[in-house]
Amino acid sequence: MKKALITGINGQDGSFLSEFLLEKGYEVCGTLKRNSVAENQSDRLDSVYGKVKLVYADMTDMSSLLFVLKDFQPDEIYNLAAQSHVRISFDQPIYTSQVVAIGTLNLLQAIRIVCPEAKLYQASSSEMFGNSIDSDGFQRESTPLTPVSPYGCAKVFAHNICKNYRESYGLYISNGILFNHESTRRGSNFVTGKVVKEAVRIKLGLTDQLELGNLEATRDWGHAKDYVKAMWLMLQQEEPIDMVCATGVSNSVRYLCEYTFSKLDLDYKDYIVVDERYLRPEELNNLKGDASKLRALGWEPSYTFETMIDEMIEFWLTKLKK
Ligand code: NAP
Ligand code: F7E
Repeated sequence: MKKALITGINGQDGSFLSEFLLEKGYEVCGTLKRNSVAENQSDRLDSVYGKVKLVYADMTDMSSLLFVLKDFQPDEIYNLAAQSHVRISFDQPIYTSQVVAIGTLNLLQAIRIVCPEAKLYQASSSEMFGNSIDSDGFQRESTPLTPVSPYGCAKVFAHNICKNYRESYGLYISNGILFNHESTRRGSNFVTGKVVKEAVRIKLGLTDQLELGNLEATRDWGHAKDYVKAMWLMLQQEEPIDMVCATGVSNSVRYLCEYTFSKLDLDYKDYIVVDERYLRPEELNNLKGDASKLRALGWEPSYTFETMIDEMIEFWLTKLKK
């Protein structure tokens, strides 16, 4: 039985990945960071509770990572823990860097000391590209990294130090450059989660307005279930490799609103208010990823943007009607 450690197991991706790995017959251990309300932490783990080992660890506390690795001795490690909200990284740049950048370095050092044979998947991000776009309109592995947020800068450090440790010490480390991916488990302060949940609340008469920031930004939105399969697939390769994971289809925040509201027989223009609070000091305008390398390994997204949003609408309708 292979053993997998997931940092940030109770995040959106960690919860889907733990389900996926259990189905594959893995023994799974995941890290939780301390939270004053313990109940909220297991919300996304209902289906795996009792089947995975949960341990407290924090990316900023290397000793906690050392103990987890020493105790569990994983074959595969999925580093998903992060302060992952781009807008909030402008409010908490130092904390974000400590978790995302130095936290990853803490993990690398702990791996070198305890389990250098383990394979590591690092959750890199399309936010690292900033506003770099290749001439054909896509971002890919070779596109320059010009981040435009503290989160993006911290992910670039993590991405580069992973490459450096792979080359310097022969560690098996793969960076998956993930474009935006969403689901019914997406936090409701990310734009898809926010728009769908609030549109359903408007439909049910629970509110009458939705405040948003930049409606013209475009994102390549995929489904988290498809993206955790890509993480696993990357670690099954003989040699470590860096790869983009994306759908290749990009839509604007405005289209997200238009599509979601129209599915509920509403006109988004009657409800959306642009509020400066949700604008970012510097914006990443357009993302569209070329995942040809990953597709060559057999990966294909199973959701379109529309089927994913439909699933999220159904989820919130059922939940909020209750
Ligand atoms: P998420 O839902 O925000 O989950 C992040 C996880 O990290 C949570 O379990 C969180 O715990 C944990 N965490 C936060 N700070 C920590 C710390 N100091 N020590 C230990 N754990 C900590 O993020 P996600 O959407 O699942 O994303 C997974 C990974 O992929 C992240 O690294 C993210 O940056 C990256 N990524 C995501 C996307 C995307 O579109 N979803 C795209 C590109 C890259 P709490 O919930 O208790 O805070
Ligand atoms: O914003 C615009 C906002 O916060 C998407 C993270 O998973 O993906 C995610 O980061 C777009 C931006 O995601 C609101 O300005 C408008 O242009 O859902 P988001 P993100 O910033 O792209 C990357 C790849 C990651 O790695 C991150 O971890 O939507 N937008 N109005 C808004 N965004 C939010 N959150 N809230 C608004 O009201």
